[in-house]
Amino acid sequence: MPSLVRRALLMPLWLAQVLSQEKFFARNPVIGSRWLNERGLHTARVELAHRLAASRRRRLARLIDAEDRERLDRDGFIVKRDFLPAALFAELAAQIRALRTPAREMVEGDTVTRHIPLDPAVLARVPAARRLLELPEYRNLIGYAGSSAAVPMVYIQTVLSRAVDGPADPQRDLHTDTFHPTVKAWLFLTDVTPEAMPFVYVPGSHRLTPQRLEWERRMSIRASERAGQPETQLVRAISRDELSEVGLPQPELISAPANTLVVADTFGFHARGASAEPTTRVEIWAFGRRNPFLPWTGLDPWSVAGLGLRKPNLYWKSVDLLERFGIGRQRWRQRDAVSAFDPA
Ligand SMILES: O=C(O)CCC(=O)C(=O)O
Ligand SMILES: [Fe+2]
Repeated sequence: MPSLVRRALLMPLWLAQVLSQEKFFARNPVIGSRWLNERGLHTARVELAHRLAASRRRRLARLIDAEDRERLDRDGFIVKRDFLPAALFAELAAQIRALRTPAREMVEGDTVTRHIPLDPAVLARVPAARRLLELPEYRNLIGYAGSSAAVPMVYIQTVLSRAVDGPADPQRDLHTDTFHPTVKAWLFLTDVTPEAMPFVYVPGSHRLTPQRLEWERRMSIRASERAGQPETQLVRAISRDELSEVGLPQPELISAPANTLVVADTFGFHARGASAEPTTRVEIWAFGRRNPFLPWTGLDPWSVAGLGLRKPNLYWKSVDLLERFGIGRQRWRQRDAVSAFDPA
């Protein structure tokens, strides 16, 4: 199709995406327009999304402990040791160790990430995970940090560092995930030591200060210059020197024994820590992201009839289909019958 016709046909979609969670500059010539970003398009999206997130959070605030709320507001993350009652955690770990099931794997640099979604079939075999998902404290911490009551996607995640030949894992660079408050949560099933892939977070970097907004503006212009090229995580990376220019402290390493829950707003700068040796980290990993311009906290169509539990598989299948038609690339490759604890 001549590119002018293609552009005219896609323009309504590109415009609509301005008020969505679309974050890629390279994939949308409106969001990735240097001219528009110099005139404040990106920063306007950042500011509006943050304003709406703050008002949604105010409504979710009563659902969590005052102390937890203060921590999340201050640091952008929270660490809860011994999160599950010991007996429930032991059951969860044993059920996951006994589980062999189809999974998906993705290679990034020298690191392999394996995902086993907590879908109805897996939950039938890992009933302790269903009890975790139903825990109000788990749901509400994730909801507050992500400023949304929508159901997150939850997986058994295995991260195998230095498992294949390749450049360094790009997740090791400090970065922000997107332009608005968003949540990821890790319930460690293995012990995480400071030398073996700790979670790294810059305390307080989830706040939208004037310096951060200025960083966002510069980043968006830099990223727009690269529009058309494949976009990587690196677009949203920040160097340690830049951190102090933006008025932020140096990052903190978060290591903790199994059964620790970490919940973080990954608009804040974070990374995966280095590992001295090849390491396997296994965790229950939740990821919540939704259109940040919605004024309400609930009204989530995925919450109906457990539909949200099927979201990861539906997502993968739709990308498989796009790849079959030659309009996408599936990074998540199918594996039959693996355990979360298997090597790469
Ligand atoms: O695995 C980690 O510790 C962090 C990786 C990361 O940056 C992310 O999941 O957004
Ligand atoms: Fe990240």
